[in-house]
Amino acid sequence: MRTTLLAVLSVALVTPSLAADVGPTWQEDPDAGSVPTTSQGVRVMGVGTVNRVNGSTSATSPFTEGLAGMDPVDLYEIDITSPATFTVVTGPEFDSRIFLFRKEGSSCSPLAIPVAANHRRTPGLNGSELKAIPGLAAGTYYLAISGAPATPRGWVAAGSGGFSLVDLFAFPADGLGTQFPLVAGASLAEWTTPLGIATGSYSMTVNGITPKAAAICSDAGRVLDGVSSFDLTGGSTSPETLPSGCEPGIAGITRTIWVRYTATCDGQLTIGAQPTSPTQNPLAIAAWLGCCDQRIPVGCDAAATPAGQAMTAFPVRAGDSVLLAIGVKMTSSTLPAAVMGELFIECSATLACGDERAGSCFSPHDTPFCNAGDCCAAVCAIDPYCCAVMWDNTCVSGAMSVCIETTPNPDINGDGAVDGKDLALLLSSWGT
Ligand SMILES: [Ca+2]
Ligand SMILES: [Ca+2]
Repeated sequence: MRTTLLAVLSVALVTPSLAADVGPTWQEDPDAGSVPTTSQGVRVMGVGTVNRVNGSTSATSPFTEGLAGMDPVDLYEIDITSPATFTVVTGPEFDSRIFLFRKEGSSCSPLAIPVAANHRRTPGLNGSELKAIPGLAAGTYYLAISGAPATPRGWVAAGSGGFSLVDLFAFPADGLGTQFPLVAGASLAEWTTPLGIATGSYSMTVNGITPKAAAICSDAGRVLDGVSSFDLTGGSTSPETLPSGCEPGIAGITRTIWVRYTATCDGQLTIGAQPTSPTQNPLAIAAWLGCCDQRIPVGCDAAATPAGQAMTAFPVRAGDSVLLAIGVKMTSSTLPAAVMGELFIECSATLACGDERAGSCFSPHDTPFCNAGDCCAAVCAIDPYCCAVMWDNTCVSGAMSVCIETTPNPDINGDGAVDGKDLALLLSSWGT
């Protein structure tokens, strides 16, 4: 009788290799999308500055079909804190165009309202610049970079209740000068990115931008697989209500910061948080799928002790958007001190029959499944343990008997049936 083994988490918080999230250089990772819902939030998990945004655009699709893999535009969500000194300058790498949009709408339906754009800062040379924009106010904006002749388009009301899609900006032939929106009341819907669009690596120098510590859900910053440092000093000091079933303490959690993670695997997502500074109160984490106004709780945990680790794990599909709140458990009505710590995220792909990583069907391993799809399915049809728990010696024996074709063919007379006639033929030829 085989006993079910509990999965052992491979999460280790001892040897961090920190993700380079906190500036002054922001590195695009993964690709920044082209519309608000797929934009990349330039936000930090605590403190930090950004004076440069590096990334790349591309006109070639990594996929053989469709446009899904094309990357002609990168859109970033930024916090302009000093409108008077706000500037963005791109290098000469390619014939870029840059665009600024104001963020409006709700957290689940964000809108990008066009503000200004520039193609060239110097006659005849590559390089774009945004500066001295009249009436610019501090707030949250979207910054887009693309290449000539990319143009953003948006819907405008076209009388009698209809809408039409129009260009949001136009550029003079020499590309010089700050351009302002062609129409009022439109918001970014899509980009015209024709064949031959300029693309390449870029390094944008930015001024007047100070990334927020993401203290509210709609300002959630980016977090990647691996270990990232956080500092709850800039977090929200209002108590955060967590999903029912999650019991962080007397008044929920506080000092909360928010991050967004895009799942990189089909499988199990494990999230852990551990303090790196002394604290009187345990850390707590909570995770949801979806956007801030429409989210589904999927996991939460509070550390058992102030020095302990809060950890939660739940299934995800690649591309799932996971919202994560990290905070300090309130154990009285007194506001606890802020904590610094490390966040660990690991996405472990679930194996399946035929998966190359699943191991040979003819050697035992401590994970389920094996790498030959038909053989694996045939064995598991007889012995489900082999696909539920682990591929042990019994499964190997099963594979030996189920998956290896008998040679020579026992259907000696070739009539399609293995029966007494074949046995008679075998015996009659015995010893000859
Ligand atoms: Ca990109
Ligand atoms: Ca992109």
